[in-house]
Amino acid sequence: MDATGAVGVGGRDGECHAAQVVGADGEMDAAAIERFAAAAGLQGRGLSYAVVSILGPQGSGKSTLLNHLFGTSFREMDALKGRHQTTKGIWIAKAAGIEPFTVVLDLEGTDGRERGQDDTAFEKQSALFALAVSDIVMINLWCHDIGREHAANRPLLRTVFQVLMRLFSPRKTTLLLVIRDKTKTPLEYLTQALKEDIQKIWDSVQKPEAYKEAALSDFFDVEATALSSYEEKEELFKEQVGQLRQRFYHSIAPGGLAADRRGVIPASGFSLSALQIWEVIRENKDLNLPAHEVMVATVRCEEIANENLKQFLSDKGWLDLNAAVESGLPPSFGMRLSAILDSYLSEYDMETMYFDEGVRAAKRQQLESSMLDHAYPVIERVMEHLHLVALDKFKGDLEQSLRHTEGFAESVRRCSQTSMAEFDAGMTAFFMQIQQLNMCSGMLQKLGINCKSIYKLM
Ligand SMILES: Nc1nc2c(ncn2[C@@H]2O[C@H](COP(=O)(O)OP(=O)(O)OP(=O)(O)O)[C@@H](O)[C@H]2O)c(=O)[nH]1
Ligand SMILES: [Mg+2]
Repeated sequence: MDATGAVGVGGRDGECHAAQVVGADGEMDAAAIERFAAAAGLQGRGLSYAVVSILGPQGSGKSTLLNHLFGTSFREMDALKGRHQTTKGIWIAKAAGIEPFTVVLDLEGTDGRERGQDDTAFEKQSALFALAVSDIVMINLWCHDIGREHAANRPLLRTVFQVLMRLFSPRKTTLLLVIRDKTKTPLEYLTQALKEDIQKIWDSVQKPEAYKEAALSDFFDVEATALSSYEEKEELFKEQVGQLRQRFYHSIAPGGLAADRRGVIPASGFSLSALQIWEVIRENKDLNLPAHEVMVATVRCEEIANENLKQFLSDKGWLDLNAAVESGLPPSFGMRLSAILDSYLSEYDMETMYFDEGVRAAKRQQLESSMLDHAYPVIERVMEHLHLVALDKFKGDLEQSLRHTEGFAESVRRCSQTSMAEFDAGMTAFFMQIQQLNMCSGMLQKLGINCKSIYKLM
């Protein structure tokens, strides 16, 4: 970072390279997003992350701005080689040195043409994607375009508002208007003119019945900032970018730039969510975000449950317990089994913490049930041992008591009582050990044992 607070071009503090996630052909590279999320350490962030994207005309300095603002290394146009389109598709990177974790998306520039109903145009698809996944969408605008009837930003803003209508129950997004090549006109005047412009565009966009009365502010928090020209006044540009960067620190905290966000997908579901959203957009379907959230929760909770089940089955403690049961009754069997099962359920609880409550509870039950299916034969072996021990004791006691001249019937009655008491004590000890697991009733049900009779023993 230089003296102005701006981070230099090219991700110099070496955090994570930019990766292309949507190619020029419009296909999303799922593996690339997953690699990015793993390499950058996104997965473990829970809800503590922000997503920022940028929309704007081709060649308007979007990638240059992102690189200075976030220390990323998106490809920029080479000023000496003339103007041509540089960013194709969608690229992703992690902002360097910003808390919370901030995902930055660099999007292909718009060409400024009106597109009418052609929703298949990449421009509309990428704008919809940006709105669906981002907490903050930056809109890059040329200062000299503000107030001009045929300026490039009008079709862009119209596109943003049109695609918004295809989001069923959209999340609230911060629209940060970034005015480039700022003139001497004060920011307040520029902002005022822009906001009026935006309001007009919003009013003119056709809205479905459900959104007829909706206000712009229902969907967006509109903010504006202006930057001097990077080409003409580089030092000033860097200073202003340094100030703008400050606004991205703690962006999701109360009062922050993205404080009003809703319906956040937990970070471990980000890759899956982005992929699904892109597919729906490419199929030209409407996006039902609440249903999407449940879908992501279902897939992720299931994956997490399966992973925990797999780890349980190869857990050393569990394998030792299995082996020990073959040759007798392992000490503290119930306690050890409880501890193992409990650790995987706790792990599942931790990893699914931020997903839909109903979904995670249902998948937890499935995990519990699958683990019990595996534990069941082992518990049966334990019960067999307890039976055998009780039977041996019964036989030994009976032989002894018959030697001591007791009547046969009386001996059998007394010996079976003490053996049964021992068996009961063994069972009670076992179930006491697993009781704190909260799985006791589920386990007993699987074993076909009537809970009441066991609790009577305890
Ligand atoms: N006038 C002006 N030019 C700039 C500014 N920032 C960058 N440029 C120049 O604009 C050209 C395009 O820069 P990029 O950052 O690649 O622009 P882009 O919007 O990402 O371009 P595409 O990805 O092709 O849409 C480069 O020659 C930059 O040097 C600026 O603030 N003002
Ligand atoms: Mg670019």
